[in-house]
Amino acid sequence: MAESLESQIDTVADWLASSSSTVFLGGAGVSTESGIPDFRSSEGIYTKLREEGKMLEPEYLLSHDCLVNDTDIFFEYQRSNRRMGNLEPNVTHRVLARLEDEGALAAVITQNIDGLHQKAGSKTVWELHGSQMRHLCMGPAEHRFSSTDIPDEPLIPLCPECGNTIRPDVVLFGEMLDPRVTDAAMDAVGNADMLIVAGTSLNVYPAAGLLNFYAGDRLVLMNRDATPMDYRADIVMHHSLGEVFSEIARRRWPDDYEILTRHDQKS
Ligand code: CNA
Repeated sequence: MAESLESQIDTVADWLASSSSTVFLGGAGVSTESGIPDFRSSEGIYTKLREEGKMLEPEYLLSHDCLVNDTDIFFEYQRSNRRMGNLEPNVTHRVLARLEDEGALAAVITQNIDGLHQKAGSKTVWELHGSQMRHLCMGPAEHRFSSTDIPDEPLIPLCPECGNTIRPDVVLFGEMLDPRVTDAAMDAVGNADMLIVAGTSLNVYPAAGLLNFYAGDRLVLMNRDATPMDYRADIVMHHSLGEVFSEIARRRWPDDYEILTRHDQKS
């Protein structure tokens, strides 16, 4: 008989208490409960664009091809994305930050570009795909800016220092990941005695390939929809992360449960 959610969460809480180098690998599903849609689930960006009759796939909007060949469309999408900066971390981000603070979490590896882990207080965050919160100009000096420095007009932001286009510091589809970040992520996973993989459809490589570096026997996969890697996990939970992390918080910090679970928006 399948294990109940309650007993799975008990096991995860116990493992968190007895592991010495837990690593969290997350994706867009970590931030849906902060109000940022993911790509592929029923409420994701894919589905929305298709319903609106737009044949542009989100991967294209976040691609090097789009930046170069459909620059207006690229920056139109960027402008709408900047609202991410006003959003708040949810219980999952907050629990992870607290676990790290207590020495119970070695690193967060994220495919997200929203900066919400850092906003929640996480320190060791490997951003595989960069961050929408940082921008840089495309001139040789690569002048750097925060997303809050980027005005809505003109549509294509220009560097005040050198006049070149300013782009987000995000690894666009068709661009190389930063090897320093991927190496650090591989090291973290390779040294982990517990790995939590959450809120990711595990469709995007090389992020999904990081699972191959894990050699332990505490692989926990938490995702609302099934993933191609479910068969490899020691525990699989097809539930909302907000629900699961609230229950982890309740078990680990009963006195702070209300604070940790406050103000959550639902996706
Ligand atoms: P994805 O392919 O959209 O998959 C997300 C997964 O999360 C889906 O399988 C959902 O079932 C699951 N999910 C959604 N909400 C929840 C929830 N509340 N609880 C549990 N599971 C949930 O996204 P991936 O991260 O796998 O794909 C990687 C892409 C998406 C990366 O390149 C990201 O940069 C990109 N992305 C990032 C953001 C962001 O920064 N917040 C948002 C949208 C897309």
